[in-house]
Amino acid sequence: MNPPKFPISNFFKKPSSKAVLCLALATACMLPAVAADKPIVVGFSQIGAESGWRTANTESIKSEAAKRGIDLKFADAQQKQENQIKALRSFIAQGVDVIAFSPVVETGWEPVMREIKKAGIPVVLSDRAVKVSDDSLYVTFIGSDFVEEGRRAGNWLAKATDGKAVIAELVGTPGSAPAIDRKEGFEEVIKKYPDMKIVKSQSGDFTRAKGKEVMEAFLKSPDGKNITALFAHNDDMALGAIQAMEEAGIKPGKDILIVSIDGVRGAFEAMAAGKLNCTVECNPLIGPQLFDAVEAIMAGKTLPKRVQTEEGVFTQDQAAAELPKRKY
Ligand code: GYE
Repeated sequence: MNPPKFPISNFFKKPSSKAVLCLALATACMLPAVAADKPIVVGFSQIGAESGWRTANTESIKSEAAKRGIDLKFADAQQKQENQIKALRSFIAQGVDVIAFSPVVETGWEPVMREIKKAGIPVVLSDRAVKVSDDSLYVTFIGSDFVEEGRRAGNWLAKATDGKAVIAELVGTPGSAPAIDRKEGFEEVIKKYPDMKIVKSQSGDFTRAKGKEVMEAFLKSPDGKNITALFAHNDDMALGAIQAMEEAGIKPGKDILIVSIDGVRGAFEAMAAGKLNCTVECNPLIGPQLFDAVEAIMAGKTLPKRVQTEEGVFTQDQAAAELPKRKY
């Protein structure tokens, strides 16, 4: 703070009525200006760093907050709901202006969200949804349509295989919105094809290491040699599975067709190398939309309950041209 340029003490020595009026006016004018300059404080509870998607998502949120001069309190929960709940409670204690979080699983949030509501702090859900009985517990949910992504993966596979496939499925984190919804969308499509069957389905927790480990087990199982297609709920698990296939002497993308979701750079590289066949895009760059919502809330505006991100589907023939354009 700079020292005042005028001798303030003079006002107190001989307070003329003019001086008092001046001081009152100056104070009245200064107060709103000081309040408007105060940065918006946002508490964000991130799931972890399980995938390339998540890394890009975190980077988008941090860089956008910095760009807008938002004071971001960022907490990484290392994939644990209990850590997220702790972070949310600490945001209440700190009295942040807005709380945003990406819930690792769908259920179990109601008590802490009630505490947040009681503290009068608005909530924005980022990327993943929650299941709560009272939707006044959050202002808006910004994220993708995961059921549609599952349908897109199913439709691509049905077309590529002429409706005939023995499918292995690598599921995302159990109980998470993208795992539940992507499975639902995919199954909805393949149900229409009597010769498309899921013979193996297990969680790889959205990580490359787990994806590899589970694919190894799939290949060793009695159904292993019959598998003709893999549906992975994210690219990282598909990339892990590709490694497992190669180590087992199987040609990924040829002996076993692979479709996954996210559209991270590694997936485009694998497609360009002919090892992955299709990725359904899920956009992690939601920082700008997130902070648009935060600023709108602070300005007292009403927001839609659901804000959707836009995304496409990419195949091997597009990979080389698309690669240089990828931002994540
Ligand atoms: O697909 C996966 C990440 O919630 C959409 O989480 C996100 C998913 C994404 O770990 O890679």
